[in-house]
Amino acid sequence: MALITRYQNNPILTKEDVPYPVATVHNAAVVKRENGQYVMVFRSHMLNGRSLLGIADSEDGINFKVREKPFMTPSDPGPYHEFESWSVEDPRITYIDGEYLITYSAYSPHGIRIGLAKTKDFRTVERVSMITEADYRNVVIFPEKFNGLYARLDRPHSEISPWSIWISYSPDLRYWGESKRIMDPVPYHWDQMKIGPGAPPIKTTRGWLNIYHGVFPTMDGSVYRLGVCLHDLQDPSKIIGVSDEWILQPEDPWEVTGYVHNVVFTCAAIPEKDDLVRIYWGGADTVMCTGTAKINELVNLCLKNPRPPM
Ligand code: BMA
Repeated sequence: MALITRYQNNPILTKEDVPYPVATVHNAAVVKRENGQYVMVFRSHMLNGRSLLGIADSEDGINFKVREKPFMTPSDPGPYHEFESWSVEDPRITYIDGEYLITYSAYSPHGIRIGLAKTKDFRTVERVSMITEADYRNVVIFPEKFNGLYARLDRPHSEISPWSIWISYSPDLRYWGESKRIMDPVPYHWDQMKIGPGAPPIKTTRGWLNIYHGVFPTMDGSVYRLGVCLHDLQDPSKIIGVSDEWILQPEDPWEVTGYVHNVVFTCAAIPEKDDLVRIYWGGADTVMCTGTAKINELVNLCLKNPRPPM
């Protein structure tokens, strides 16, 4: 039995739904607001190959209507324009202290850095800071503080160490430190080439559920899949279980073929009623898809027959 039930009418959003010219719609952050409405901030390639962030609204988390104008673009003026002048990509959103924090990959001649922006209403957005130097991707912020500090997971690039998941802390969201490597890819395993945080972690009674991506190199290019691990509730640097098996791999035609073949890539998962989590993923860097899983089954998978995190 598949752990994730794909929505029968995937893909849920494509470039045809966007009222301005784009080549793709993928790797979206999604939040469910207190009023029950869903907001999606998605990545689209423009026709010059660089990316912007568009925005869409939904009553049910499945049928989204894209707004007339993009939400964030590489040409937006602002204090950090220099660092995002090529592209803004792969947003993640965390709600904490009454605000939505948006982390995104910022591309420029300086490399790939992570920007932090915030909004209260998804109408206006304020750039707060660049929160990494080059080269990092995949920053997800926990929706709670630990001993008064914000915590985030990320994935630095390195020539020396594996492309692993790290944790860092901050008193103010601007200055980050106490960084520690906490989970490695495994040689000759589905995630052997690199791993990276996916959706912002979800609190469960048994730990923080982290849905991450892993990459395997093949003669036909890389394959992006999703996996799960569980972090200790009090000390998120401690990983208490990592599933040995992936939970989702490219299978539908729009996941296997597209702008980049063989990719499922998540930036969002929303806990819903009845122990369900709704997971969103980009298919082949081209379209948005969704599906649901039972939170308890994902947690069990992390704890049953786990592999060591390092
Ligand atoms: C990663 C990022 C993602 C993308 C994936 C597959 O390095 O660029 O945005 O989905 O590659 O192309």
